[in-house]
Amino acid sequence: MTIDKREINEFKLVIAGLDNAGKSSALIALRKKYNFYERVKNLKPTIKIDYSSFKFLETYRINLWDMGGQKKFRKIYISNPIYFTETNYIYYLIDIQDEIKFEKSVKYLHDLLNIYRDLDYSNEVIICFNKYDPKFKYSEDFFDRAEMIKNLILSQNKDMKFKFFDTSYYDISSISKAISYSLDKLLNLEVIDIGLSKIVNQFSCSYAILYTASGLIISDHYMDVMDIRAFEEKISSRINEDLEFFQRLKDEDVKIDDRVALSEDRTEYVKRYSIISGNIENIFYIGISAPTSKINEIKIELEKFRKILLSAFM
Ligand SMILES: Nc1nc2c(ncn2[C@@H]2O[C@H](COP(=O)(O)OP(=O)(O)OP(=O)(O)O)[C@@H](O)[C@H]2O)c(=O)[nH]1
Ligand SMILES: [Mg+2]
Repeated sequence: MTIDKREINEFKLVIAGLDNAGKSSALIALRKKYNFYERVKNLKPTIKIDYSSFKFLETYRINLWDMGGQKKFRKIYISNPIYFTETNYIYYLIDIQDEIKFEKSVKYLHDLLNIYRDLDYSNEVIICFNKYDPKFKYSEDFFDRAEMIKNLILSQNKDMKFKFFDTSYYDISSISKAISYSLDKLLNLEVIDIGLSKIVNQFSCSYAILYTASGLIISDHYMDVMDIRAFEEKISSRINEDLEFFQRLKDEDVKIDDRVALSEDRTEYVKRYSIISGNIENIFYIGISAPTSKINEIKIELEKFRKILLSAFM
């Protein structure tokens, strides 16, 4: 009997960093728990390790290891490399607001990476400058801090690959973007990324975003730089609205798979895809904003996009 490999696809993401770096908050934000600010406010330091896992689409399970960062726990991990075996991606969060702890944080990272060296970890190490709240986005001071830490990490760990993100729980999308980065790699979603970027360029879309039914962004492209606030206002709220819209259609058993909204010379268009592989159905959405004159051509192109989704998820 053959076992469908996809049915048992599990991945392990380790989330580490000093205490108070915001690891648990980020994970809660990621799960987009309703009213998560309230929950985060009452969050207690993590005792040792908090395991959680979520299903990504119908065929993958992502296991998150939230490694409580207090000193007593750090000591335990450092002397027990077993915790880190079979890690697909390590995320390391640094509290960018807490200058006093930078040195300690870079040192702990170095200790962890020594474990990963022994384990022959070869993926990128993902560093999140966390608590990089929207109000600091244009702060030169914060920019310099991040550059300084980045250079320090790179010079100390020349043998490893890194990817850096600025994240904040005031911008959920910044966290989901950082997580999507590893998921894209693990699930081979590059073909999707290329397809979407082509559409943006070919039709002068202001943006195109592919996301799942739980609002996790799989791929996104923008014509112009989109700042965090604009992103929150335009994209996040639109994703929520569109998901609600399609949920209502589903509840009322209406079979419509796209939605058009006109605003002056631009059209906002979203298309729902149902991709069935075996007896598993995955739902995707592509939302775009494009010149109204191009919308018919785009519809044709998005219909072809189904093939790309099929090739990635069958
Ligand atoms: N301004 C700001 N505060 C944050 C952010 N993320 C977390 N915090 C705050 O930072 C504090 C610590 O957050 P936690 O998520 O508990 O930190 P942790 O890294 O899990 O800590 P340990 O479990 O002890 O390792 C909380 O008071 C959060 O409200 C952020 O993006 N911006
Ligand atoms: Mg915690």
